[in-house]
Amino acid sequence: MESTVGVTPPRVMTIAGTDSGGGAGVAADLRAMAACGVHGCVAVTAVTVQNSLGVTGVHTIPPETVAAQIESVATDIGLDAVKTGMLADSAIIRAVVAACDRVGIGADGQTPLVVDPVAASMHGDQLLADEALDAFRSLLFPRATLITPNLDEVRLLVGIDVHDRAAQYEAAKVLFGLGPRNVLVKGGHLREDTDSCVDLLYDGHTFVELPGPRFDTGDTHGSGDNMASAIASGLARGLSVPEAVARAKRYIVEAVRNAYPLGGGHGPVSPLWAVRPWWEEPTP
Ligand code: PXL
Repeated sequence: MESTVGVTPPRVMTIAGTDSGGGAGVAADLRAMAACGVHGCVAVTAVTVQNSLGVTGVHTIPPETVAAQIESVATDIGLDAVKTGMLADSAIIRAVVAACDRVGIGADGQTPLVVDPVAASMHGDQLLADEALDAFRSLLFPRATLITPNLDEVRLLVGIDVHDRAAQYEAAKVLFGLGPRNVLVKGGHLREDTDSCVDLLYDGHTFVELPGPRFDTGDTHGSGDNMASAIASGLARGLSVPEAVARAKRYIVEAVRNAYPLGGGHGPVSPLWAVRPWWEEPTP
């Protein structure tokens, strides 16, 4: 194997909230990035108080501090891809957009931008203010290389209730009309598919269905965060959007297969399923 000593890995930033339970948000993103072999950087947008049962508190970071984190890293360390997660409110979205514009992050800049439009936790706890939906649609989506909504987010963003594959296709088209270069409508919540989970990628011309197995588990906390982070990591490595999404799908299937129970509620998926357990090896 070739030595990687001193070789700088691709650099990826997550702009997202923290989860004190360690399953979602920044904690998930950084582990996914580590598993995907990139250097993860962070702009924290909000601190959430939560465990496996739900979110009991949210403390947002001042918008100018969110913007400063992005600019500080982009102008020194440099970034090969960026993903957004929980953005909390429209003031933070506006600050993120302005900072991204200043340093060339976004579909029209140098650095690809994956937007995971996080709106609520899997318990239904709100992670995005109602007033922020407009800012998401009109400011962030037109700058996105890819958006990755689940079906709950599709309903909130464009009012389409996706109950079958035809509606999933329709939602992808409507979301594409809001300006992102690519749309991934994730099918995890589509109950029509009883033993598969089909994500749908659309670039304005071509639809690609990405089927995967469906696992009978409630331990899927953080799955969307891990997926978007794996996609951003692939883009940072120079993969095309379809290649990065296909690789990330493979990654997330294994992360869900290896999900584990934690606390009395929903456990997390396992972002580090691919990491070699060196600590179990004999000490030399
Ligand atoms: O999985 C979406 C998500 C993103 N970011 C934070 C979260 C959650 C879900 O709970 O808490 C901080």
